[in-house]
Amino acid sequence: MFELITYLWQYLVQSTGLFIAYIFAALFLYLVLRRLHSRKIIVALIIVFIGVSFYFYAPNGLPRAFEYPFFLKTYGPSDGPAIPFKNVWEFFKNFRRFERVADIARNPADIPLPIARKEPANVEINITAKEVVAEMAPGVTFNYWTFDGKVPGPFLRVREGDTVMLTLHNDPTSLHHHSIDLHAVTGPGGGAAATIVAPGESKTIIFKALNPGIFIYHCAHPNAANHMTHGMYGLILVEPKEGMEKVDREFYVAQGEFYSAGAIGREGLQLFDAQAMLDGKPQYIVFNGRTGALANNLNAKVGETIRIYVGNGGVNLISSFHVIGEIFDRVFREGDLVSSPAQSVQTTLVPAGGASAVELHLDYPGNYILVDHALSRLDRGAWGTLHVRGEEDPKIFKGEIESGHGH
Ligand SMILES: [Cu+2]
Repeated sequence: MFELITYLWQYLVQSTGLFIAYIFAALFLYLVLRRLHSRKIIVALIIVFIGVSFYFYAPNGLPRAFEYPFFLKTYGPSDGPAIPFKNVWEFFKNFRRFERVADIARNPADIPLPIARKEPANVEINITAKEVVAEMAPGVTFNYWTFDGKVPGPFLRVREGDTVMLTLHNDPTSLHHHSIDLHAVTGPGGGAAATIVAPGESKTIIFKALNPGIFIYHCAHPNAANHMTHGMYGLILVEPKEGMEKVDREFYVAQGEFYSAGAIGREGLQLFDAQAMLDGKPQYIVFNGRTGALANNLNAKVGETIRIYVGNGGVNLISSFHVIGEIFDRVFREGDLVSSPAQSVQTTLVPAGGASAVELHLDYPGNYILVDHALSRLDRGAWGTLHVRGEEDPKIFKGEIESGHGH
């Protein structure tokens, strides 16, 4: 409720100037028309006045939200973003149960343990699509659409050859239908065509994990880009039959873009800006759902080898993933776990709808910043900090480290 009031307040401030101008223009027109005696001219002037008012009101007074502008023709296989009016009644009936989540960010250490099995198995996975309200930054609130109430969705971990029974449930408080397309699935829509769930509904698919790799999964309900950019993406790791090499720590990072009608930093509830998504101009670009999500929870020690699984939910940008002050000893490019990994890499590309895993042996203590090295994106939130503790080795690095540079 508080979020709605903050939004209405912004809207009032935005439209008040326009409203005052409108009143005075109407008054002026009235004074002019009173002196006229031709009915035809009076009607023509009133029509022109209404037309001009609408011309200014549509782009300036109306919130730029939810749908593409009037008269914009697009060429996708389905419609652009839209409010599902047939779900609105049920949505408002459940509105009191609609949840405000204290922290939308998934903890990067929230990863299932490596698979110890040497044989394929039947694996059961349950996921709930849930729409919530949460903070993108202090005081800046977004309506997120999620898998299991966090961004990114849960890290799924299976083994090559496993048979997976996946049930997607759509929480009754949702406004929209949802579905799930897992890039690890061989089959129509990657599962999306068989998991379209209305609010309150559940559907199950069974698939065989044929290919090892690190794969994105995401909601693919039309407009798919719209659902993804609200937070509906995550990673599924299909471990190769031989398993993966042991590392000391694993982390889960997913980049995503968010398109708000309000400028970056504007407080209160931010509505979705469909035109900005179409144009690929996000206000926020973040790791794990919000600004600052990875500021304090990536911790490791000198001497350890860590592996970071990096996904990119997109929906428009490619991530140039880099860790400042480190070199990736091994990179599983594009999530490829079959080929030999690349070695000694500075920056690796993570495409929209793609993933990667990077491994780092940690040799020296300090703070190492994770970035999308398209560095202006730092100001939109695309960074995190890896804190490495341990003994300094002057043979590797020597210097006076100054604080205040994020290092
Ligand atoms: Cu969805």
